[in-house]
Order: sequence, then structure tokens, then C-alpha cells
Amino acid sequence: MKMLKTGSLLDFKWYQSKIGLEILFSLQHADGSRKVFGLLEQPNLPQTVSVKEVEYKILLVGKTGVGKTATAANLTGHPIPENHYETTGIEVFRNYWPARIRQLNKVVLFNLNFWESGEMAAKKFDHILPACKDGIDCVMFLFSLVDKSSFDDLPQMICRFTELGDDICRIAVGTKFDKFDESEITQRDIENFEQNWEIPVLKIQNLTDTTQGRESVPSMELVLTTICEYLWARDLSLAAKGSKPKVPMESAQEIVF
Ligand SMILES: Nc1nc2c(ncn2[C@@H]2O[C@H](COP(=O)(O)OP(=O)(O)OP(=O)(O)O)[C@@H](O)[C@H]2O)c(=O)[nH]1
Ligand SMILES: [Mg+2]
Repeated sequence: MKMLKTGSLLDFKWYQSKIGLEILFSLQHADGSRKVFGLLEQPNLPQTVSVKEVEYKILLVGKTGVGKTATAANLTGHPIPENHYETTGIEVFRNYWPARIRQLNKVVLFNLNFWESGEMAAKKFDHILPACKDGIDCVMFLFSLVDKSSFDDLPQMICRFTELGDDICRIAVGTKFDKFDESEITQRDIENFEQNWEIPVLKIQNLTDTTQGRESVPSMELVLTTICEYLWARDLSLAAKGSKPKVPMESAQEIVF
């Protein structure tokens, strides 16, 4: 899948609109923290807005300790673990994120399910990997910006979890952006990777204390909208191939991609 120009398919400012804020409000607690939804729970959306909810399964993979659990927790409003505890089975974190699709002028509530299994658990128990890989829409390849070997592992990870020509959306995520100054990985390395693999690299920091770390870090709103934009791009390519996209499109042929 080709790299996208940020904001070319989704409206990145829409969540700040009146309706956007109303929806976000219904996804938050009174103190502004995000509500956490269990697998059987549904958000209670404002009646005034018509939104289509679409569910996606996203698998997080990467070397142990790169920050898969921390990233999944951060992206879904769960507390970020301060210490490294190896994930022993499969963990699923869910978040809802609303976005407006430019071409359809339609608001979609992306129901994002982030799946993670600890590396050792996947090696030890044969059932874990197939369960994680079943029906996935997207793989997020995580590496730590301060662990060059985790970055060098990416090609092998990509071949292990995806195949050429499959319909899986691919996104790479560099964690520990707060420590990027100590990194052996350069911005040039990252750009080369993006060009060679046509996979975008997002940089994030998962910190409990938000006063620490970089100021220029992309906000979670930006990261979530970017993930949704790539999921929507994948829907467009599915529709173009004649396969069923996740977001219903009455006039998919009319959409120029
Ligand atoms: N400074 C900093 N620490 C981070 C960041 N992301 C994760 N960590 C820390 O890195 C450690 C490992 O994170 P985990 O999320 O447990 O790693 P994991 O990839 O889930 O590991 P396994 O479950 O063993 O495969 C924890 O102590 C996190 O707090 C980040 O962006 N910045
Ligand atoms: Mg983990």
C-alpha cells in the first residue's frame, strides 16, 4: 500500500468540530479521561448524530520490551505500565475513534481492537499466533527508537506476519520517542525504511508523566486518526479489487483513489 499524505483521506481537524466533540464527550468520563470499553460494552452515542461503527482488529508485534502493551494501553486510555511485565497470553485493548471521511462526507466510528501477545507466549503455545492472526485488518510493527536491533528486525517481522499482495494494512511504530536523542537510528534510516517498504513509521512516546518527554510529540488524536486513515485507504483498495470493504460504500467506483 502506498504512503499517504496526512489528511488526504480523513479530516484531521474534524474531531474538534461541534459534532466531533459531542461524540468524544460521550466516550469520556466527566474528568476528561477516556472511558474504557470491555468487549461487550457499547458507547452511548448522542442521538443527534448518525455514525456508522466499524470494527477493526489490529495486531501489535515486535521484540519483547519494545512497548507493545504500553502502546496499546496509551492508544486506548488505559494506564501505561511503568515497568516491563512480559505479556503472558493474549491481551486485547479497545478504543473508539470517530473520523470524517472526506470523499464520502460520512462520519465513521472506528472501533479499534489492539491485540497483543507476548513474544515468549506465542513461541510456547501453538494456539496463540493463529488466534492473533485470524481475521486481522492491520499489523502494527513496533520497534524501540533506542534499540537498533528491534528496528533491524522489522523486515523479518514483516515477512513473518504478512505476505506480498495480502490485504493487511501495515504500519510501523517507533516507541520511546522521548529518548530519540540517544538513538542509533537516524531520521534517514526511518525515511529509507518508509521508501523501501512503503510502510509509514509513526513515532510515539508512552509516558505516565506527560510533563516529561518531547514537546513535539504527535498527539494521540493525531496517531489515532493516522491509523484510521490507513485503515480507510485499505478499504478503498479492497473495494477497488472487488473485495468487500469494512466501511459500506454505495458508490465505491466513484471514489478516485
Ligand atoms: N521512556 C519510555 N518507556 C517506554 C515507552 N514505551 C514503553 N516503555 C517502557 O518499556 C517497557 C516495556 O514495555 P511493554 O509495553 O511492557 O513491552 P512489550 O513489548 O509489551 O513486552 P512483551 O509483553 O514482553 O512482549 C516498560 O517499562 C514501559 O514503561 C516509551 O515510549 N518511552
Ligand atoms: Mg506486553
